[in-house]
Amino acid sequence: MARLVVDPVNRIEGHLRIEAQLEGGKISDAWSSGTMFRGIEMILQGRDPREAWIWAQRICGVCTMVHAIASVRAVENALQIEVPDNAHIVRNLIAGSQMVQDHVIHFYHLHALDWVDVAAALKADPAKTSQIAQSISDYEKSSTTYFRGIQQRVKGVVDSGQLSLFASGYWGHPAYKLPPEVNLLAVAHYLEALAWQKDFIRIHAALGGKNPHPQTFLVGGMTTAMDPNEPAAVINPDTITFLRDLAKSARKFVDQVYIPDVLAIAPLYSDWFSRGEGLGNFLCYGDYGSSGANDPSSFLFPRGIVMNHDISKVLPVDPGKITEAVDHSWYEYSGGNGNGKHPSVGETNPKYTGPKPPFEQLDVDKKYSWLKSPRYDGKPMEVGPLARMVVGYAAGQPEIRAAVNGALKALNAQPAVLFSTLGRIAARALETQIMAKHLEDWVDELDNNLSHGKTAIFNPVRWDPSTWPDHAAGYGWHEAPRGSLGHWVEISGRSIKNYQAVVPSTWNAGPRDGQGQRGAYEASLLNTPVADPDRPLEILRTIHSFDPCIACAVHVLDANGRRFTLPNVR
Ligand code: NFE
Ligand code: MG
Repeated sequence: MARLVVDPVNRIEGHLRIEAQLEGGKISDAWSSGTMFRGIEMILQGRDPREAWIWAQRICGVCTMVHAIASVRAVENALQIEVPDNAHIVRNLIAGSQMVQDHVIHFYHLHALDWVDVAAALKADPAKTSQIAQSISDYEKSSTTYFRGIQQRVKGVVDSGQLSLFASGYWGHPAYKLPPEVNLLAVAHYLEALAWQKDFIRIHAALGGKNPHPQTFLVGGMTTAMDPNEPAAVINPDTITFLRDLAKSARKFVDQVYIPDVLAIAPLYSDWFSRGEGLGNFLCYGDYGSSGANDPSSFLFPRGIVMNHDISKVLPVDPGKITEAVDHSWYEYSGGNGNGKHPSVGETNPKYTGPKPPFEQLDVDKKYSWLKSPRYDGKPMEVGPLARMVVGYAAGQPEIRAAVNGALKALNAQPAVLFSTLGRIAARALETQIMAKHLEDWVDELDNNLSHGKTAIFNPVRWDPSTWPDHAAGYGWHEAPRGSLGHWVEISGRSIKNYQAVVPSTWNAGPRDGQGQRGAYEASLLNTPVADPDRPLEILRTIHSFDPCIACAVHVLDANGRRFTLPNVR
């Protein structure tokens, strides 16, 4: 039977190859492979733990600062440092705005074109698009003239023969189901979102100095000095006004554009509420405490586990039950693979044993990916927006329950539809809406602290390494846009002895483990019909619904920081 190969999967970060076995027009088995070796993990060894975050956030340029947060939290945990409330709030604002921007970019720029046929937008009647737009939202850019202008822009691109950013689509594929007018609406919002996200992420310029990779983190707090009377302070009343305006713009864009678009497009693809289901096991470390907060009881996204789709109970997360296996990954562990290693004693010893190029298929019975296989209590888990919404829903978090119930009502659907490709897309949109609202709340909290002279933002208690114990170990968790992220650090003799990152896309995109259990991507492709094996759009739909980032997922480096020359497996 035919083996389908999609390599590289585009509109993602990093290098991902999917191989799928096709039987009777459906996918009977699938393999997910990270095909590029890169890395950061080992470069951290021997460094000052206070600077780990600067290196760690270079793991990725898409989720950028999430590795900085996980890193400072890991070192703060190891050295037992409490950070001031303002530092929590500023971190929430930086991370929350990252999540909102990242999710908007994912929906419009990385995923929408799997559902939206740009070429078909040319056949639309702009007056009808205008009617549809006004029936689903109050967004002001909704006139016939506006949509006609968008159509002219698209026509100009198509007529030029240089499709540029639209060049590699499967245009005309029979799986595209939207009426031309909805395609035009979505293309218009693709362009709007491109402009909006660029403007919005100036939040990072204000609070982090730059984007990507904000520069204001510190072990013990943040460098963003607060002073109500000092124009030169990073956080002063003018900054608050600026942040508040951007937070409001996020709320408006998400409420008036992103959410209505998802709710309008989803019913036109209702088959996808029962495809792409995946593992049914969900892990959420939880995050975004209210001020004062690494306290899980205050998390906006609750910590917990849901197994086998059973939303009647939420299981606790035991950090001791996390392991990474390398049975099917191009690494070797001292003492053999065993049942995987806990990240506190994790190892990163690369050893490529795959086929030499050119080759047609990976040797999937052996090792076939640069990603490790993270497991919880020996089980593969899905992480990410869907995991957050499922765990939050099952835990009874009121905001999450209201958001999910509202969407299910609008779609006239039952909670079971969450376990699907479209469920992943809807969950991402809903958490963006929740997050956009909280950005404003955090700006208010910061404003309140500022005006009451509560300006502490850095705790220097352990800044001097002579106050450290000879040996310390800790971990830091964060809910990054793509899911649960953990960094583990071991500090010895005042420098880093070992550093391990277990990353969301590694959980989701990792290969099989020693028991042959599939990872989340692999499981999600099973039973998916493929209409045209030469243009496997259906594979992209489900894989993109996870928002892959393989740069994050493979993040290791030669122990001496040298560049590797390894066979190019693409
Ligand atoms: Ni490179 Fe990342 C996020 C992290 S991915 S994008 O979100 O951590 O797995
Ligand atoms: Mg790792």
